Amino acid sequence: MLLRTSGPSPFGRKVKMAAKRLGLYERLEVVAADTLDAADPLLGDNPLGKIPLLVLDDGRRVYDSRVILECLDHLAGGGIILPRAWDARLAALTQQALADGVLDAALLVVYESRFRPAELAHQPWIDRQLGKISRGLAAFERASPDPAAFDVGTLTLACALGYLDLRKQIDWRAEFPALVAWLAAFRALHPEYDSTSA
Ligand SMILES: N[C@@H](CCC(=O)N[C@@H](CS)C(=O)NCC(=O)O)C(=O)O
Repeated sequence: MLLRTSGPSPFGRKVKMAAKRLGLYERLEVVAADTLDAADPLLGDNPLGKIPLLVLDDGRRVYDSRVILECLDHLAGGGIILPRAWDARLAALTQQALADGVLDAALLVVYESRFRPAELAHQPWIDRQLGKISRGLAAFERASPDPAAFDVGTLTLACALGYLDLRKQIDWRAEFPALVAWLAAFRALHPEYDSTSA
């Protein structure tokens, strides 16, 4: 299978962490994609031009990261990072949606300074994204998942915190002490986090 992604992509990291956990990483050929290059084969594989993108052995193109995680879980036998039991499954999927939303907002903050000329930056819009990040993390701070669990929810939360450490959109470590402890516990228990840090 072929995975198009880039080193720092937090959504790509979700896929790498999941693949390592599921024993599928060795079956992945990881190919660097450049989302800014119109000639990159990525655009032919995903009309949205977004990474990560997985090409299955039979040629099917799979995106986005949520669907790829479901696909990898299925290939590994199912019910491993996506719990079968409904209550646990709903909780993990909702945690993933919240952590993905934090990541979407965090990316938009980065893109604002990367792609928009400084004189056109619109601070209220940036603040709106920062609010989503803060409220999302506050919700996880109030009700943190079990760091021993490794599922689509917890691995995505870990990726979101890692991305905020990398790009520093907010000083989350000062604001959310329970999440600092949560990530330390998650890292200690799950080597997939540190082994996918770049
Ligand atoms: N919902 C998507 C989000 C993927 C995403 O936003 N990827 C970023 C890089 S981390 C990207 O491709 N950005 C380029 C663009 O938006 O054109 C997923 O879960 O895979």
